[in-house]
Amino acid sequence: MASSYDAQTIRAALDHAEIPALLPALAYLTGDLRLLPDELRPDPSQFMDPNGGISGDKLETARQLAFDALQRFLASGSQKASPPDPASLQKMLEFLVGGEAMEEYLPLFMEELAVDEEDMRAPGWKIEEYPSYQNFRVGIIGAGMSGLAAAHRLDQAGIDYLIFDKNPEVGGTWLENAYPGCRVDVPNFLYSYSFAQRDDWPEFYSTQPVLLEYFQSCARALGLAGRLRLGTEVLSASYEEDSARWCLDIRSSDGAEERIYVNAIISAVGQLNRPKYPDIAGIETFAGPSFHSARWDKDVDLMGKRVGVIGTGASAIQIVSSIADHVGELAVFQRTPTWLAPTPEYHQRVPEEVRWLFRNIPTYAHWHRFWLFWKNAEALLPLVSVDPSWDGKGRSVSAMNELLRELLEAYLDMQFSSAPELFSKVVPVYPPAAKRIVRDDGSWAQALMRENVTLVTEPISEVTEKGVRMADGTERILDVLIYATGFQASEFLTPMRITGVGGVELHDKWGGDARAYLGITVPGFPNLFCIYGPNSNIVINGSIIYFSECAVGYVLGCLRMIFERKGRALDCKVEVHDQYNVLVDKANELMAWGASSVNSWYKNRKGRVSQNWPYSLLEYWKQTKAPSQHDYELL
Ligand code: N01
Repeated sequence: MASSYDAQTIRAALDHAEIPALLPALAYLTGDLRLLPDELRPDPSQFMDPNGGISGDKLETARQLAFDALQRFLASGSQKASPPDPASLQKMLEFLVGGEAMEEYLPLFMEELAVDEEDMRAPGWKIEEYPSYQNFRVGIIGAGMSGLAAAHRLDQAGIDYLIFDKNPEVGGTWLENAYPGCRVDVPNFLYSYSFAQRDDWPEFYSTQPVLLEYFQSCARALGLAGRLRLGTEVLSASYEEDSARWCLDIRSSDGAEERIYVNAIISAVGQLNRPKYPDIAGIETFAGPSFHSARWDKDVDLMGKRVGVIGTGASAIQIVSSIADHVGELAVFQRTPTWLAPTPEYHQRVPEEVRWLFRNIPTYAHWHRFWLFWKNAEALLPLVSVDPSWDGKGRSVSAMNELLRELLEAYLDMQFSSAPELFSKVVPVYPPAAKRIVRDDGSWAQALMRENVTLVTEPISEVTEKGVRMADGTERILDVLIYATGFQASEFLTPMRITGVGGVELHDKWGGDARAYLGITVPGFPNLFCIYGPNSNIVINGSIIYFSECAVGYVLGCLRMIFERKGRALDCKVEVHDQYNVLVDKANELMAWGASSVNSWYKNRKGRVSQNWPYSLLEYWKQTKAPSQHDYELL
């Protein structure tokens, strides 16, 4: 029987390897920088190609180089060379993503790579070092992705905390969104904590049950006994100036109310957790079952039914692709079409050959993660940045954005080549990335082209008892109506009442226009820290877990600053907050989502982009690396 190291197995696995990640991984393991010749450098602009533009003879050369190195490595009993010095590591990174500005990225990459499982984002200090703060307690609101990341870091620093969640289980968005077809649209090797990486994801883009299990297993590893209050809603939080503490009024699922005091709050409630039902007349009159995508009713059997789905965003596209083959008739109500990102592997399992690479080439998974980080993040920003001199007539924001538009339009053209009447309906007029681009492997076109599916673009005038009436007076009769109409994303921290210094309520202060410094702190609300707060959503550039981890690190830094400086709380300075927001607003205007007038959940009711981060990931990393004492009043 062939050993797992025979030449055939290795060659088959290498055919599935991504060369830009493979060669640095082997150089890292063997200490041999000759594995990174200039002529085999990937082209970072070729981010749609898994091999970064390396093809033909060069690809063969790269594979042979890797084959020889790998054989030697395996024959040595997989003996790793000692970790490279920073200069060598920089060479490896430069090979992967090009030379410019790599020095700046190096510390970020070291953290993000977590090579050899080293957790470089751990706080590195303990509350025991500050004896008078032993009773300092943090209240985390939300036990989803961000709340668990916060709990993990507080745990490492030995800080006492309680974690509240209105739901009966941990998991946040991955618990609430359990609709058919739900899966992540960021590759999982990237969409995962730096401190809890896995190299055994079953699919490149995991399904909701797999992700829910991932977050729940992270919660189990934390051992939250005694800290976790599930089925418990935080109704209000008020800052008590005398004691510099927050008073939380909470209600458990049995209706019992309780008051709890904490020294700091970490709000980890997410941006996409309050369903938005459409403002359409008559929705209360519909006689059949109706529900929001994030409140999926598993008891409703859709088999053979006449089903309507309102919306064509990320949720709707997954739902429609998943249910089209077993419902009787499906009416998809589209107000604005969606750009699709071609992603052939979207529903694919990770092949055995790739698993072999992860198992047998230590650190390949990390380099692969970093290659994803680069090509799914920083490399994409130029494509969606505004060129003020470009006249794209509302269809594109720069020459590069126009090029992207042409590529995406060609993809739609190919997908709908046999249905020209559908093609004209599904091509957006707005620039790519003005709204969320949705991943697709052909499933959307396949679903829409089915005989039992109709894409309805006539505006809806009302929901009736029997279905939906269109503006032209026709009525579509439905058994079940599904609202895939998104979330109240700009209504941050609702419906909680949060009262800060001087009795000011946070939402009164915001007036529908939420702002925070770095998405984290708000003047007049000392020791209230938001994770995934205002202007910290990313549109195309990366995984939101990265942002949450950066913000959590910053919060730990703030807490340490309080302890070091023997204070009780930090209050963000008004001028720091205001200047920061002016810059963020200007930068957002220069991105596709800020420049375009198309409606999107990125903007609040005042039309301001209150959700999105307009800069690079490096910039968020730098700005959140450590709090500056000049930005805060110490109370
Ligand atoms: O919500 P959406 P979503 N009449 O707001 C339509 C993340 N996510 O739940 O575009 C008719 O994007 C609305 O039309 P329009 C991801 O970040 C990720 O789909 O406003 N239609 C739109 O088509 C995503 O961006 C994943 O004109 C109405 C749809 O409803 C975010 O969540 C999966 C209407 C709402 O789209 C939100 O996505 C799912 C009305 N009155 C979600 N009101 C993955 O990881 C609204 N619409 C894959």
